[in-house]
Amino acid sequence: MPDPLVSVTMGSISDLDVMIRSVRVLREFQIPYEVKVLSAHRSPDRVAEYASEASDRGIELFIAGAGGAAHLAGALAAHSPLPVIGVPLVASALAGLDALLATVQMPGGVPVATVGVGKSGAVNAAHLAARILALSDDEIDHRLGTDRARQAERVESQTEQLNSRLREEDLL
Ligand code: RP5
Repeated sequence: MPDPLVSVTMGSISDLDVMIRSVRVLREFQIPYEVKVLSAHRSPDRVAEYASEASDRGIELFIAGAGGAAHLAGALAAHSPLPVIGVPLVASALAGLDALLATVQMPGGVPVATVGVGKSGAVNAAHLAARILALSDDEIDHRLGTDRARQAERVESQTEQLNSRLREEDLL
């Protein structure tokens, strides 16, 4: 297995059911990754150590998912110059709005690229990581192109399904 390029982190193992979607996309695009549980609040020293050593180990960017008072992505950004993609997760009575605001509202100069809340956010975090890596990697760029073509084909086939359903009811 080649050295990891992308670090996928999450605040708790309870985030895995959603964050596994990031991992699946990275695997699909054959992007080497590592996966860790790190908590901005429960293991802050470890977060600082991990973030500050990551670029020396060849990591090129972070994906960080957390719910509630979601400070993991921001803490990684504070301790590393690498790009950080934050995934706000649903983990409290506030249904992800808390995590969205905590992740997205970073102070100027310490960016976290924040994707949508939950499952689609986890998928898009890995797609965004792939797009960033594709700027300097032709193979990932090619795989992304193939994926985009597949998505377009899926939409086309849905139009065909739609038309045949409408024909069945004599609506077309
Ligand atoms: C956050 O608190 C984690 O990212 C998780 O989404 C949430 C709840 O964590 P657990 O109490 O389930 O470990 O830090």
